[in-house]
Amino acid sequence: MNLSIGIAGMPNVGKSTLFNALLKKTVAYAANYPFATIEPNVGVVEVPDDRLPVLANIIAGGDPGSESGMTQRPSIVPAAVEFYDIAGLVKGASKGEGLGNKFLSHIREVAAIAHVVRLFEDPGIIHVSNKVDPVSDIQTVETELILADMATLSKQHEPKGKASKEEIFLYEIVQKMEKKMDEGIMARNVQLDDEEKAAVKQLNLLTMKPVIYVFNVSENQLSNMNETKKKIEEIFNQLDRHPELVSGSKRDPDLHRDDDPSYIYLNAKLENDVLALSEEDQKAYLKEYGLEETGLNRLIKTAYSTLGLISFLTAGEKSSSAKASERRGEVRAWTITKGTLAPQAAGVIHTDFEKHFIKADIVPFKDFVELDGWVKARELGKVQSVGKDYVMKDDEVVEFKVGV
Ligand SMILES: Nc1nc2c(ncn2[C@@H]2O[C@H](COP(=O)(O)OP(=O)(O)OP(=O)(O)O)[C@@H](O)[C@H]2O)c(=O)[nH]1
Ligand SMILES: [Mg+2]
Repeated sequence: MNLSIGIAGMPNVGKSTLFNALLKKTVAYAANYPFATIEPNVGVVEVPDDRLPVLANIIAGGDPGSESGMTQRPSIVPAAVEFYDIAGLVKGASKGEGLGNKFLSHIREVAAIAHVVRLFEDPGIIHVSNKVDPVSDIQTVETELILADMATLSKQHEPKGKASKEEIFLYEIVQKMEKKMDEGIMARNVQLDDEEKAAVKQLNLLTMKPVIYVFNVSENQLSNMNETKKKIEEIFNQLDRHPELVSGSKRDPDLHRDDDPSYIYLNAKLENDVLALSEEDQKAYLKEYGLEETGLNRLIKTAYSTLGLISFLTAGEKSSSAKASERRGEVRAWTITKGTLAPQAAGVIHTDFEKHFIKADIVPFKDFVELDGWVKARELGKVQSVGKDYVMKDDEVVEFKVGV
């Protein structure tokens, strides 16, 4: 599963500038990923992951447990995120204004929306409504999304004659959603129980998608972090919605990694400059602004926490390298949703793995590193063999046993 994020927002707010920055980080082995070379508006970016080189070192060290006798350094395959550069949205997009339909169909495909909001003042850059007004911009975009959803809902007709229980249930929810959206409430902010949520899912409503607000700020605003944060708080206040409520549910403290999972701020232009630098220079450059990481990395991490995603790691021999002389290890990160069971996690690697799942050997990453690989970890009883009901946790090194 690749995480997909659509970069959406008003025209001329810096979406493509941000997208072009992230293209600089496009994975070198893009051929592995669909779209990367076909669609010009899709970029595949690595999920930053410090664990992978550590893991690669252990595997290359000839962990005897892997019985590899590897001659080459293991390859590193991070998890990936697909970014979609979506055309600017104007009033009336839901009725096909501007690039309306194209905009909406692109946004339908993504798992989450990065809603870029212009905060930077620059008289040289035209704003479509002639003034920088983030509250009104957010409202415009969200109103169009709501209108598009209402159009989707209105296509659902009352079941007639011999309707199934499911059809009747779905229609009840459709009516409930219509009422809420009439009041300007987005689908993700409507209280739904699990059953209702499952039913709504098939409608693929745009306002059901989690949103990360990406405030595009000036360099000045970037330096004045406190002031900028206050400004953003004020925007949320005016929208009558606290960041905590924006994603529709309470934040999960376990997943909390960033300042705030619902929004980040960055300077899209600066992101371009930064990503052209070497990793070391990047750090120094960011430090001048009191930042630890690029906006892009913060965006990816925020997306992970907002979407409730975690990752597990595999470290072993690449199954495709048959000849002993060409044997090469591979360490790789895989994305799963929190709560995924072991067989489904195996299925992320290969659908057959899920079908023929027998068990999984699991060791916390920390133990794996401390004990320098599988062998010692097994000796000291840190490797757990788990079955079909095991709920995967974050930060585990996994070896699946599958039958044929
Ligand atoms: N001063 C300043 N200008 C920016 C920044 N980000 C983008 N711009 C400029 O704003 C203009 C529009 O940027 P784009 O990235 O093309 O905007 P967009 O959101 O993709 O626009 P559409 O695709 O038309 O919806 C360009 O001239 C950028 O150079 C920024 O952080 N600061
Ligand atoms: Mg653009």
